[in-house]
Amino acid sequence: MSDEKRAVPEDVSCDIPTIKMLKIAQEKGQETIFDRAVKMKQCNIGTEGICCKNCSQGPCRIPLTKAIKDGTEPDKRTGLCGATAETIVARNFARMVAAGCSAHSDHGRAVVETFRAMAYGEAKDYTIKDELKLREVAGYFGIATTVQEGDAEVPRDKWDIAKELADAATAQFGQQRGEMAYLKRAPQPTYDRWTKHGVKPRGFDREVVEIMHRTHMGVDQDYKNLVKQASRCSLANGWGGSMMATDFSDILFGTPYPTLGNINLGVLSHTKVNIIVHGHDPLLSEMIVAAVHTPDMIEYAKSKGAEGYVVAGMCCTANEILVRHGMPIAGDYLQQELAVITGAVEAMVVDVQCVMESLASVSECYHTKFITTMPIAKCASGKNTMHVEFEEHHAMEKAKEIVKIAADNFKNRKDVNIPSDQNKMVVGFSTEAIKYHLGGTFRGSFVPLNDNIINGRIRGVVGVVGCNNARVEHDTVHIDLIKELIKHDIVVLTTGCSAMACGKAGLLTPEAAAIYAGPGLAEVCETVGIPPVLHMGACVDNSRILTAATEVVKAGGLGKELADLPAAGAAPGWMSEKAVGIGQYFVTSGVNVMLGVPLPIYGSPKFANYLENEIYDLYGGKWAYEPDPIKSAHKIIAWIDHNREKLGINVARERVLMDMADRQKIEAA
Ligand code: MSK
Repeated sequence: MSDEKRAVPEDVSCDIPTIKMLKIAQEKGQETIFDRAVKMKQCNIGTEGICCKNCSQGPCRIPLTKAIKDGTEPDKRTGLCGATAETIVARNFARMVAAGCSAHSDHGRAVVETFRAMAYGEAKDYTIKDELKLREVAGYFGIATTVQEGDAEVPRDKWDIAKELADAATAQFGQQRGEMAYLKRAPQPTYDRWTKHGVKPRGFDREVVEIMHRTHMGVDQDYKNLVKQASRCSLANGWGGSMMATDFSDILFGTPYPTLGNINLGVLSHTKVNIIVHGHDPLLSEMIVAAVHTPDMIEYAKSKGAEGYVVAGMCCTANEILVRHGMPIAGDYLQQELAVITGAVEAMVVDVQCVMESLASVSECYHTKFITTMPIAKCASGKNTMHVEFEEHHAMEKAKEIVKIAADNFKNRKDVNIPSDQNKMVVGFSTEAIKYHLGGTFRGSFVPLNDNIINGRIRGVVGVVGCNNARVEHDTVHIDLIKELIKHDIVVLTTGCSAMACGKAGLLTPEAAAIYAGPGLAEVCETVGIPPVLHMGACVDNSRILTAATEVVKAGGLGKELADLPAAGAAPGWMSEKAVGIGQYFVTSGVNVMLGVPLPIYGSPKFANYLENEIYDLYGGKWAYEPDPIKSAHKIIAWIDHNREKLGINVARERVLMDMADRQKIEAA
């Protein structure tokens, strides 16, 4: 690497271990994504979404001129077939939604299929960990959870429920008619908007296929109609595939409740076998966590000269095992190469999504075994790359096979550089856990949260989610935005790599409230004993934000639909198509979404205006883009204040204990 083509570590991240490891990587001549982002510029046409490559007469590139942008010249740009700029951008946008939603919902399908195999006795290493959730979820599918025995109604056998539920859930993906079961979980007026605008999804697969059909050359030529299908597909994911991924993972592995965890590269050990589980799917990582605790595997590690194992997560597989078992997180998406460069990782075990192909070549420079495990996600090259196919029917056997490969590799470590830094955090705030924390075991409730929003101690709620992105400063965009929000008494819900940024910056501890939160939020956090930023799980768990928001509406006093809430979403460093799918289901559910990295839509001002303004009239939510995190925070605060004003709670009040009649008065106002 020549000097001018390297990233300057202090300029590309605010995270100390990342900076340290980048310097080590550069000293060793090891290139990372941070360096490649400096070397390789983005394509202007692509970032504006105005390249159509949906047929072989193109790609048709239609640059946006200043005159068109200013409106001093009419926009007559077209591709060879006559497709307008807005059609081209809309097709590209819809395809991003389809791809992103497919990733999350196919993950959901894998979890449901394993649940089904478990229910029918074919996957004996799994069981029902949360029976309460099983019964709750069965209710959403209209499945009986009690049976009549004589005069008494008694609980139905859990395995009978599981079998019926497994079949019903599996059918959701390929359902051709009707509507998906979970849509009814939304507040009635939100559901009514979906009915009115014809966006209730039938089945997940059908909505994706329809996007691919409509965006084929010469089909849908109406950008609003294309967005309509993107909205429908996004709901099939947010209120379908993703929500099922979350629910069925909870049933299989337990619903998260607050637990302590550690984060950053410093969690790797000098004396133990380090296994990193990376990706998104919890099915194998759960088994690896179980496997390293078995006596035979512990003995095996000792026989190889190690003191035991560290199973550390990366990306959202990390969040899955963190929120349920308190297993440590080695790092986020942008830190995956750096983990290998520590020289301390015996096995980088990957499942699906957010796995950089460069791991194969980086692993070659160290002793790390880069192990792919899923039939849909293999890696073609790399002398340290191997494939151990995961099978849910033999899950523990496969997990132990991988653990042994890692232990055998312990002796091959050479130059080890583990930065000592790590942070403590409190994680695992599922919707159920928040309810419990606010109301107690027997009277779990969101009412105390609503009361504090109404009396102004808490100004609003913002979900800050999504990836890290090598084109913006690592972690900084998340941290600056979130600190500004909590300083203004806004409680933040977080998932994915954004949650990891918060953990590394010390925002996920109850003590953070006294340091960073405004006085109202700090008081609430201190009273309830929660951090000002609540870690809700992996990126697929953004569905938990939907269910939490629905609980807030149900608790009363803050309007009748999701669009009424003083709430918003933000993804300051998004990079994955999944984030576009998530954003679109937030918008279609009535939540404004702020991005810190632009959507590829600005090559068509007409289309951008549709997503940033006009769509609001349909669903009560819209997209926005602001790269400066502080300005972004204040735009979000303005949205929140606007909704507070509409609710008649814009003036901070002294705390009044409200009963249902009081709340109804506010709703009627
Ligand atoms: S891992 S999708 S970089 S959040 Fe879920 Fe992080 Fe984004 Fe991957």
